[in-house]
Amino acid sequence: MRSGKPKAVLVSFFVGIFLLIAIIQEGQASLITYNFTGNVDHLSPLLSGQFNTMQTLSGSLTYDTSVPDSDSSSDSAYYLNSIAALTFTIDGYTGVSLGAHNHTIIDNNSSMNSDMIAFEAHNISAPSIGTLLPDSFSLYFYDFSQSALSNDTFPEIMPDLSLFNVTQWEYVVKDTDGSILATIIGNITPYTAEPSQVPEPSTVLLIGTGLALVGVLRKSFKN
Ligand SMILES: [Ca+2]
Ligand SMILES: [Ca+2]
Repeated sequence: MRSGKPKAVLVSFFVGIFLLIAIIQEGQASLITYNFTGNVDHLSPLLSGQFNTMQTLSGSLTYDTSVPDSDSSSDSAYYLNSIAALTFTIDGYTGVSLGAHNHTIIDNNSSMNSDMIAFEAHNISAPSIGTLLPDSFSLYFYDFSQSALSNDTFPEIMPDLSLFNVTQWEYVVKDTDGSILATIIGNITPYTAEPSQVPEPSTVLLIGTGLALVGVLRKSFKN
């Protein structure tokens, strides 16, 4: 019993370190998913054959708050490729982000006299509309009272939509050489789901392994 005690302390120490690493990993990788709905406010005449203002939008956005801010200003942030997943459907027409070529911009008390969050995805897979191909899908949030945000950090939970004066989505399509652009713009109505933090599989594995280790050690100390 006496000889087992220092060993138990040592093993507990390592298990503690192991779990600490797992917890730190959890803090570094936060994927946050929002489901949203919206309406169609206006659209380019080029798109009126397929879309109209009676239609609705639904979609899902997942962003990764572990992406570093590459804008050195403390009041503005640029998070490159921070959109981990994005899908949107406008009345049966569905687009999906293929990853990369996307960013999130966050401005606190900007020169435009607003707090702003902008998600912009430029690598979209969606059906062509006539000769027009998908260019980008974006979500914009502006608060002209500048109270929605107090810094440029990636929100772990998106601020309440009611804090923003503008909550807009925009889908842009273009022809192959980019000389013709057409847009569909609408309002985002309140989110339909609460944000959910999804730990990365590696984190789940680490914590799981750590807990399993604790179980095995407890059993061996009993014997
Ligand atoms: Ca910054
Ligand atoms: Ca502010």
